[in-house]
Amino acid sequence: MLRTLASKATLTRSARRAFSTTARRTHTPLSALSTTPEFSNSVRQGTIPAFRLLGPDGALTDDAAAQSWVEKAKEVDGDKLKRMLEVMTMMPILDQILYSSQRQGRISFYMTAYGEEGTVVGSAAAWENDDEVFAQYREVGVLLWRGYPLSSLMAQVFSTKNDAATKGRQMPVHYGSREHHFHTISSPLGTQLPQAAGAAYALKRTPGRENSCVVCYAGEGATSEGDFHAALNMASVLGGPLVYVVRLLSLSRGVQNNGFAISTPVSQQYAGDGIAARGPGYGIDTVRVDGNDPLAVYLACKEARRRAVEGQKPVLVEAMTYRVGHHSTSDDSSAYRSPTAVESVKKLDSPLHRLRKYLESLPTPLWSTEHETKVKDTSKRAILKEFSKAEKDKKPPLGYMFGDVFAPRTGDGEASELERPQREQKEELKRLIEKWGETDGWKKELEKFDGGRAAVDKW
Ligand SMILES: Cc1ncc(C[n+]2csc(CCOP(=O)(O)OP(=O)(O)O)c2C)c(N)n1
Repeated sequence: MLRTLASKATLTRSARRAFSTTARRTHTPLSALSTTPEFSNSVRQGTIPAFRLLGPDGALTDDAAAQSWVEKAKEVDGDKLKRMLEVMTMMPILDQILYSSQRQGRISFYMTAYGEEGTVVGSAAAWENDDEVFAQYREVGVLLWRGYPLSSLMAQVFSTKNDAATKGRQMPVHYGSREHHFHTISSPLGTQLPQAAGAAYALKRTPGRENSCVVCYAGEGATSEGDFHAALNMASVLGGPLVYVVRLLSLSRGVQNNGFAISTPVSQQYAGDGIAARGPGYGIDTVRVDGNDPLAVYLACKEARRRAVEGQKPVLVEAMTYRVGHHSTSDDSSAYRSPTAVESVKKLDSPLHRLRKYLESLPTPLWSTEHETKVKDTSKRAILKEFSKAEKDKKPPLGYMFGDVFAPRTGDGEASELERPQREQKEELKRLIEKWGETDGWKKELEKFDGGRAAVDKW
């Protein structure tokens, strides 16, 4: 089919070349013959082991078979490791402040990354800064790793006029930053997966981006969407540098599966060997890693990226971690899992604890209690400063809520003409403002928007 497509006169020369290369490269491998019917099953054949270097106490493994990876771990730059733990230390402080502010009614919604800091930051540290990231929503640590300003983060969460990515029109935590190569998060689960496959195919065909990679994050719940399968098939057939990181909510000791997509346990989502078992089925190099071991996550992702870029193909990383917080501010996880069990995971298996212990144990220690106190104080002060500022900032001009839905017809963006549904909605709002605008409630509310009621025409 690809050859037929490639012969279409409408395709450009480079597209024809890319299609025909793909068609040549992909083929069904020849099968060995068997005189008995062999039934395969990923669970029965033995589960995929999880790569781990740091134990729960932060000690490097002494397993002789792991020595080459232990050597690699020892070669990781100390400044990088220290910065990883600094960002991981900042994340729960940010989460705690924003989570409570939602409870106080100061923001509308929030999602924490408690317990998953090792997976998020360990992987973030393995990417290049211009790798294109398609995240789900729990990966703010990737942005923090890339130096995304806290002022922009707060502008998004508080929907202020300074929210450059979503202009105040998205729920909190739907970050995006062109400068940081972080594609804006969208709520419908799984949509990022085929988008990432398309982006990887585009990267493959973009001169000058030969060494870049696409990175796509998803929770295991999102992989229950059909989009996951479409994306993996597309990526494996079309190629392009791409690393899928699936956060599998599971106790990282690998003894039990205790993960949830909100309240749906993994037992109701798949019967195979996690998500990792699906990768080989699509011909994709796949690795399972202990997501609470930031060092193993870093090394596994670095290797995954190397394979993806050198082979111009997708690679799948499954990180086994555990969400110790509630799903979001709209959730109370005690309704479907025992708070005692969660507390015990927190105590027994913290990614922060593991990396801290490891850094403290190095011949030249890279971490100390004094440094941790300093990082916590500085982070908290910086977060609170931007929090207070954003809370007082105006919301975007009222008219902004109607724009950017359809492509501008006039081509000059800001001043473009609105399409009929927006024009009608705007007229309706104007009518309501005319009717109620001077009442106490409406007046107070309208003053929160940049330019007040007059800015309804600003678009
Ligand atoms: C298509 C779609 N269905 C349902 C939802 C509601 N929803 C939001 S998050 C979520 C759970 C996702 O779980 P997972 O992918 O494992 O990520 P986690 O929240 O555990 O990090 C669900 C069901 C949605 N946003 N989109």
